Amino acid sequence: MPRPVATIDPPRPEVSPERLLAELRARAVRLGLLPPKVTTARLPAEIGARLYAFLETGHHGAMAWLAREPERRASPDRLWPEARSALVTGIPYTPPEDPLPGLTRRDRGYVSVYARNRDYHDVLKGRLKDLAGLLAARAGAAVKVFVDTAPIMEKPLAQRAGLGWQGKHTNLVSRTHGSWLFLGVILTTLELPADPPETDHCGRCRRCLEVCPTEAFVGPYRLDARRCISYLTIEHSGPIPRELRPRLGNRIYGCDDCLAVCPWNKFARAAREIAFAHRPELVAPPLAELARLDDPAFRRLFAGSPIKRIGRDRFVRNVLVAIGNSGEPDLLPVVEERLGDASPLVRGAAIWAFARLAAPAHFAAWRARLEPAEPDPEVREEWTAAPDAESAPAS
Ligand code: B12
Ligand code: SF4
Ligand code: SF4
Repeated sequence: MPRPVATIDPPRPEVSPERLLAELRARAVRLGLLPPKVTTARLPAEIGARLYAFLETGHHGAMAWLAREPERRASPDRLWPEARSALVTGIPYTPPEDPLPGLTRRDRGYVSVYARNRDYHDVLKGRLKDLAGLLAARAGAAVKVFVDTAPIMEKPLAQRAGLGWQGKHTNLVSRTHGSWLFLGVILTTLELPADPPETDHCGRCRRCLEVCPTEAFVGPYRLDARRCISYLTIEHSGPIPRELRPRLGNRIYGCDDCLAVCPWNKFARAAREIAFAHRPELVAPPLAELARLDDPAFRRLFAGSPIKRIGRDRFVRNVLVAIGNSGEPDLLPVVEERLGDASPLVRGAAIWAFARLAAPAHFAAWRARLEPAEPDPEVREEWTAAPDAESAPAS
């Protein structure tokens, strides 16, 4: 069964839809949300067909949960047959300045803008419940609240409700908030008047497609998630594919490139939401410090942050790939410390970084010492493959 964040059952009906929507929009604004827009709880068959095509080509990679019950994900009324309307809202998280210059700081990590403070799921969830509570109380309708918690296609719903359009980078772009927007959905049994859908304003622009460092777009509006740095650094649990490692640069959690270059961002004002104000220690954090995090220190640093979800080992794996790309021999001591890490995932990434930074003789000496005692076949494979890696770090 899908698990909505909250289910609230109806008490008493007594208000016109127009009046109710005006009240809901006013409350949303007080909560720091965009005024919700409305669409039917049914998505057209072509959206489902595109989802099936995405899954059939394997573009979802190891996100098996995306492939589970795709027919229910294809339209909200398959998930909840009584649902009649969807209210779609969002919170802008526009950074105060262009974040991309942070990609050039070789001894520092780049944390994607969305993860520089609180987890948006937690921030949105409470406010959506508040809004849904008002709807249930005033209209006597049943409601369910969703923020990535159930098989719902939030972007196509948002486009149909008129909040923005799905840009060629596949995310929702708003004429007023650009690409920096989180989405949240309330489904209800109440029939509400639908807003007009938004149309595509990408025109001939291809900036997002061209900037992608891993060439993850197979075409406009079509992403192969397996190549996306957001997937590789967050969702992917094993070693990052060798051929893509140099392309990660210093991105250690998520990626913003395709969002940041969107020309529609110029109409967006910096986010006022305090929960998304950047924590200074997460803007350009020193890679050496991050590579030394043990589990308790990782949990302390990332309490309340979405980064906590991926766990210390996966995070330090990402940091070591960034160190391998740094071209900074000063970082060699910290890599050497991780060659003996308890986690095979971390040891494997450390070997790759070591091969990229160490002189051949230095590398050979450590390999002779550590490889024969290595119990994990995947890590042994890293020792074998490492000398063949490109010797020049990515610029
Ligand atoms: C799975 C997922 C991912 C995966 C896959 C992303 C993807 N594009 O599918 C990964 C891990 C890569 C990811 C990354 C990111 N994600 Co994400 N992700 C999701 C999630 C959970 C599901 C998305 C989904 O259903 N994908 C399946 C594909 C098939 O659906 P789709 O993307 O809508 O694909 C459509 C297009 O391909 C289109 N299409 C295909 N062919 C054609 C042809 C034409 C002509 C047209 C017009 C359209 C078209 O049709 C498909 C169906 O509509 C949603 C939350 C949710 N429940 O919706 C968040 C969500 C999309 N993610 C979000 C964010 C913020 C991100 C990142 C920016 C995070 C970061 N900084 O690292 C990146 C952006 C990467 C990118 N370019 O997409 C936000 C986006 C907000 C917005 N403004 O749209 C969402 C909505 C979460 C939220 N509640 O706010 N994410
Ligand atoms: S988030 Fe980064 S890697 Fe993923 S599609 Fe966008 S530019 Fe490419
Ligand atoms: S960068 Fe250009 S093509 Fe990409 S979403 Fe923005 S307007 Fe559309």
